[in-house]
Amino acid sequence: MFRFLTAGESHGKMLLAIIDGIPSGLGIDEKDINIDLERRQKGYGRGDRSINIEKDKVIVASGIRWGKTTGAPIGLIIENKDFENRKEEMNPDKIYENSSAPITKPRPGHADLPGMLKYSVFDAKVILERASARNTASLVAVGAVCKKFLKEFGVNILSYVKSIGNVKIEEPNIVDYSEEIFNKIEESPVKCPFEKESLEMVKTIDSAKKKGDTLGGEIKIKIFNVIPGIGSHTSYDRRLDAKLSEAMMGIPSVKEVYFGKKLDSDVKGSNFHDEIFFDDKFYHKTNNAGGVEGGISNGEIIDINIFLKPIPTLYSPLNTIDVITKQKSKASIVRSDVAVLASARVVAEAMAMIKLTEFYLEKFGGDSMEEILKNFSNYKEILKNRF
Ligand code: EPS
Repeated sequence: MFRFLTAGESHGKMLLAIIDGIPSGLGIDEKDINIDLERRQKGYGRGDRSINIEKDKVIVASGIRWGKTTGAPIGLIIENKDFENRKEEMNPDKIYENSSAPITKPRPGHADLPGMLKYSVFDAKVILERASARNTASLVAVGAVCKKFLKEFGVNILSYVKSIGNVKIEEPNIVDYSEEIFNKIEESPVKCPFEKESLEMVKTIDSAKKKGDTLGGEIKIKIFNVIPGIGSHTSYDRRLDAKLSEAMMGIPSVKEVYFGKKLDSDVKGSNFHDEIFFDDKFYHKTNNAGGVEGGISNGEIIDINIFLKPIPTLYSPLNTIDVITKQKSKASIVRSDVAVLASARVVAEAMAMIKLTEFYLEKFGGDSMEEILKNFSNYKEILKNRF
């Protein structure tokens, strides 16, 4: 059984993750995880802390020995460098309880107010420390392990930014994973595959920053080489697209998820559904379904699109109410990013890899990589012989 849990606060001592259920014998080391941790921190539009203060590097505490998983729970730690500056504020010891003034002016659009109501606290700090997008670093660490696991089955993933503010790209036709495309996206300051639009996005971010505003936008995630038959139509909670959507909606700021072609009410069945062809194996010439039909992977690219709202910490703050005085006020300014899409796409990759790992482990099960890869080969054989 695959499961994982993360813990940690944005300015606490460290971020933690424990992953259980990864089979033994998977080749992985800290470098594999650090690559994605670094990718998450980069991107034009991020704030000073993400770029200059935190230098995320994982400490593998358990479950990996001599470059291979042992089958035991994998413990991962990422230290928060900023903790040094917040030692009293984030200290678990009661004697520090008055070391920082409470944050009482909740930001519209943030977890601040509903969190304070739910957990019965008058200091938004209690809520925002865990709600912070900094905590996605531990998800990325878990996702990096899952990405390595799925690579054994030939699965690859790419992600890029499709729009920021009013700058949007025409969709590129990427039919397979390649290092060349991966590098092209990584080279862009905003992680968009086109140079012209990348520069326009940078300008849009600069202009929003000047006005004390923030920006949202859209991200594409493409997963290549997922075998047909992952997920199931038999129950709502076994559907691949349902589980992937749930994971995407779990990323801070994500408000919308769709697969393949964006629907509109004037779209007719005759020009939406992907016709079926056969040449040694089944295939489609279009992929409007985004690689999932009836909750099951159909062998095409899994094509996920997510929309992020503009982040809620504004340097020109919106109106709010002080939770103690109940007086009209301006929302608290907590140091902020302008646009987080370049980072969020790495988190989205991680979430997709985590969910897909769950499905692969369920379908092909096993305690060692050797066992699970044999089960996978066996399934491929059955597909080939039957169809
Ligand atoms: C964040 C606010 C900023 C970001 C942080 C997420 O932190 P601070 O308030 O300390 O300046 O920099 O993101 C990261 C540090 C990171 O590594 O992603 C928030 O409120 O969500």
